[in-house]
Amino acid sequence: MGLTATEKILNSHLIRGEMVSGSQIAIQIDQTLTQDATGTMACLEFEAMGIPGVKTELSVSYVDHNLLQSDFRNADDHRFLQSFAARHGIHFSRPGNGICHQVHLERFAAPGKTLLGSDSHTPTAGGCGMLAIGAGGLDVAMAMAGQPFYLTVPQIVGIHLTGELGPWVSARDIILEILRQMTVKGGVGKVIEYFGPGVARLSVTDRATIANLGTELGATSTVFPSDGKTREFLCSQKREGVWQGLEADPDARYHETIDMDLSSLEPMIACPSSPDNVVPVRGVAGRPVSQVIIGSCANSSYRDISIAASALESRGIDPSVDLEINPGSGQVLENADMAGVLRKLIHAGARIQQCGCLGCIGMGQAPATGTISLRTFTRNFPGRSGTKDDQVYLCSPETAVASAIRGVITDPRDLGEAPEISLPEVYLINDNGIIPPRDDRSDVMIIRGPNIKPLPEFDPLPEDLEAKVLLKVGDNITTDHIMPAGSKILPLRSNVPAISEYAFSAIDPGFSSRARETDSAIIVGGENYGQGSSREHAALAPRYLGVRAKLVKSFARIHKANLINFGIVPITFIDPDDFDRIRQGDTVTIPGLRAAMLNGSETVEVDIKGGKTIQARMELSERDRLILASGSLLNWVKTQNRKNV
Ligand code: MIC
Ligand code: SF4
Repeated sequence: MGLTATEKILNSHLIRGEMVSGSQIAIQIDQTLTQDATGTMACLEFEAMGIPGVKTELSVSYVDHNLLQSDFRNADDHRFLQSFAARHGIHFSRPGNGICHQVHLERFAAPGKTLLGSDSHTPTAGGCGMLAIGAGGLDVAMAMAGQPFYLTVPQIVGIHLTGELGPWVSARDIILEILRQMTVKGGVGKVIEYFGPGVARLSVTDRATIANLGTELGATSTVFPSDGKTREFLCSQKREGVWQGLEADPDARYHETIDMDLSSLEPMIACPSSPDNVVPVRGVAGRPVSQVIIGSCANSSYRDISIAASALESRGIDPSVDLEINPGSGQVLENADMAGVLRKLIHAGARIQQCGCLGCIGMGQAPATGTISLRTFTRNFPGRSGTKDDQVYLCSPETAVASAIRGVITDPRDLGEAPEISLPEVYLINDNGIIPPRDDRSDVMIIRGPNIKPLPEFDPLPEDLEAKVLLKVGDNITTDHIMPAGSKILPLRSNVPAISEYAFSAIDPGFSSRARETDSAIIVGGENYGQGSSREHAALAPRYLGVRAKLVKSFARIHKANLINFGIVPITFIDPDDFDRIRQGDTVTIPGLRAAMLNGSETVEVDIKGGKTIQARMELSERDRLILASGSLLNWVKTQNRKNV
């Protein structure tokens, strides 16, 4: 039987396990990326393994999230990351050089290779024919140490593209339509692979936008074939040497296939406050807009800002709108400057920001009270923008700029003829923003600021668990609910005791103080618990506060892996109606949890004090069970190392 492109990459990187859907395999990781907000912790974790240098083909440390320096903390972290990179053989992308995914696509992505990144949008590089996966910092630190990455063999969904996009309709609208159909949990346990004649009409930049937002489906990754368009892109980056072809065999079998005729698509928009709350732009047109931002790892390429510049050229920005441009990388900015794109934007009155994540993670750019903000970003989870009760809509650069011109949400087709833009055949390449590691690194000193605190130690799983239900939440709880980001909390990422104070603060400000009064806690949740980011702090902080298990209807992939890595037992309801039988404040006991963990039992009994006993499921591999019994992945690695001495 023929293979899909994803299976080809998985097979060529398989180290352990069998390619049977649903079972656990280990794959070799060729490249890693970390970003500053997750990277300080990943560095501390790598350090705890005592390995002198990274063992991957390439590892890059980016500084793109924590760019605002309102005190010493972010600046200290930047210096720590730079010195750590120099010491351990890691490339360092300077603050301001751009968003990790955009820069990685431009300078390092390579077809047929694997990439593991401590950021959920790592699949962006799937636009270049890579298998790129987002993971928690500890999993990435393990990969940097040369260890394989463990994952469940995904189901492969084939999206068959035919036809051609109409004027003013772009890649963003394709993935918005897919989000509308599949929802934020439709991709869990799956890799989305694109094929068919429509693919050849999409540039690598378009494909990267689509692969990037596959993350919002909950997918493990998104993979595009590597073809002539991929070669063209790599030539434009003067990296044609890394090109190799990759495509699904004609008789490849997908678990499920979705047909999409590109010519039938229209401009789409995700309404507040979920990336899958998608409707045609026409359905919400006319609503007044106060802020429009073009940026983020989804839509901040040279193409995206050129479209905006050309549309603005003879039209200008409506006086009621603040239009901001966050270029994705130094390369985008420099080329836009050289081609006169920047001048058009400045002339129209747009605010040109530095290259980075910025408002996408609440590092500035918060919208005004009670107003609509239109963004080309990835996520519009409630309050993520930094403004309470925000109304953030997500759309294409075309819809964004049309709305900035008119002052109300506008279908870009209403502007008339679409501008023609041309992309450089070869970009102006300048790697001054990337510092490669030196050969001799023995004299490099790591610079550690006072905000960088050691990793907490965690105790092993007890024989029986008695715990209080400290919090009960509903469906689609995001990691932004569990461990919010934003300019106030992000600088605490390298300080677990300090950041733990903010766990669940967005939905339950009393959580951390209640946790401090409780020995052992459990959290109860609904479907798709922990969707969104890869931040392991959403597991680390609750664990630090005494959370030992989470009992939910279903988990998002990365969060479940992070829970295991930090010794929080992920348990699911067998009968979803049992969710209603358990209340916040109840005390529960799971007798013999440790024994059940170690003897491979798939079910446990949860006794609710004064109530029922319910049956629950533990879907865990043997390795997961050993990690959980040890109390954390690092504890387990240490016992393994001791055994090997
Ligand atoms: C995000 O978009 O939510 C982030 C910030 O990039 C996160 C990583 C983080 O929390 O540091 C992600 O997507 O993984
Ligand atoms: Fe940065 Fe936003 Fe992309 Fe996350 S989603 S990496 S915050 S630009």
